[in-house]
Amino acid sequence: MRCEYQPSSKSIRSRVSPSRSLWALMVFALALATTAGGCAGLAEPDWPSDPPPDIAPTAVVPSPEQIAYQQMELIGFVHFTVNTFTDREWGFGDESPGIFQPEALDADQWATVAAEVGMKELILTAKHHDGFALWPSRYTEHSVKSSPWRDGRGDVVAEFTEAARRHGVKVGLYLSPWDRNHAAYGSPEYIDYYRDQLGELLTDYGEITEVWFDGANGGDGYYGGANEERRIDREAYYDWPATWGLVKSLQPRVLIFSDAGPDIRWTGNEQGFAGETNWSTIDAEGVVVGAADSAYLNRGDPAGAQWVVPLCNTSIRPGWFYHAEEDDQVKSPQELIDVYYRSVGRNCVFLLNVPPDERGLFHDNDIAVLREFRRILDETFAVNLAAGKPVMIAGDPAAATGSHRGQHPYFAPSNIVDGDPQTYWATDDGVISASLQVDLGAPMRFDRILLQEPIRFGQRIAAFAIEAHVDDTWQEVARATTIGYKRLLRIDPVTADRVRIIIEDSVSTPALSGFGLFEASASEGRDLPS
Ligand code: FUL
Repeated sequence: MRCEYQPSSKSIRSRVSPSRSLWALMVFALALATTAGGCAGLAEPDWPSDPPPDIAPTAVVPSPEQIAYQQMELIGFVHFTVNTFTDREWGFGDESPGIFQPEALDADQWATVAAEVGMKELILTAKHHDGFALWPSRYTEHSVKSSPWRDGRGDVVAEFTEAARRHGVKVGLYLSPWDRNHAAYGSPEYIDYYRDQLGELLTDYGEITEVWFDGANGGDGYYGGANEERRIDREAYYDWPATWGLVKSLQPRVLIFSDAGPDIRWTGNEQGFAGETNWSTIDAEGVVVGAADSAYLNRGDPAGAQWVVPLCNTSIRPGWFYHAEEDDQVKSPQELIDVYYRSVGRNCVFLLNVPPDERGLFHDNDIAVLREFRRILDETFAVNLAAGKPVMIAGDPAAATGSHRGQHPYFAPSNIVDGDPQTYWATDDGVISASLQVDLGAPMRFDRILLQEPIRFGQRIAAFAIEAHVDDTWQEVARATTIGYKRLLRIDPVTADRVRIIIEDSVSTPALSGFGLFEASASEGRDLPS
């Protein structure tokens, strides 16, 4: 029998992703093994039997569905309707259903491409502002059932939802609140109609992950032939709380997007850029859908009372709908990479629109760009130079007391580079600044930095800097504010053998679950702004 069994605390932690109870079980099992094996007298493990408690959650934390949504990182938008055939961005509402004839519509192609390039969800415009319903709604004739496509028996929403699910892609639906076709738009009767349509979409098409409520509202339109201007009271007309309540009653796990959430919020522009500072919390009560303060939505609010996941949306082309004359204006892969850093890299989910053409297919130019975009991302983030490297509390060891929660391995600094998003490093309560040092072992070149907070406990870090040890000198290479689910920083390439993360300010006990150093793919282009 061998009695020198003394696993290091790190070796236990690196093999499993321990929950607190699992941790206790491991310690108990180790004690049993030691005693039963007759090895009493061996040195006791030098860690306490039970870790101190997890960090206390902040006042506002995300729901499990919101965390899962944030983890999707990249999702797709599919803008498709009569506009695709009229070459317009906003249909007036008088379009004949007869023009809707996508000869080769293949939702499987959309879902195949989405899955291939890493889009975890697709959102279809079931009805845009023109009012044309892409499903055979019982409440209007202005739909696919009046179109020659599939002899009036087609249902784009059904084909879309089935294809997405076949490819493991989640399903979201956009139903425009503004309807320029409907005669009753502007009156209470239209609200009943709108909710009836929501009811169909949320009852007849299986599990829907997201419903998208656009803020564009009111103006001129066909309105059943009235051809006039109609304005609505943005604060009162839709009675959003009641509409959202209906949505949740039909699909309890669904997430609702609007300027004001309640689950996912707009970040205030259609370029897909989140603020350099981006909190996941806002005071949603003060946000009027369709008339929001876009700067507020762009940066969030650390004192906000609701957790509302920031969503960054943009289109792969200048327009949201397909226009042949934009075939040579598809964003380049490098432009999309830039949006990725300004969205996913700033605590946002990136919603990228890819509009099918008149055939009902994604255009080859768009597909080629998407594939290259994915290839560059995969190449850049393939190797984390910090993975598994030693991490310690930086600076004077005496001053570092409290910077490693309870000095317990459950909160070890090395958790940030163990590749496990569940494990995390944290300080003792009351300590809001700290420095960690990652020892790379040898000089390594990098120009991309990744940080992640364990957001199940809330968002905390408000200011931090990164220093690199280059030729025996420490130099600051990056400085930023918030982190949240994910922060990516672009810096000029440096070659360093050690790196410091200096947390300067935090609204509560700081914690990190992930850290990475990468060298950007040569295809990414290094002259982009940070
Ligand atoms: C806007 C709409 O007016 C555009 O047509 C598009 O749907 C975009 C996503 O939202 O508010």
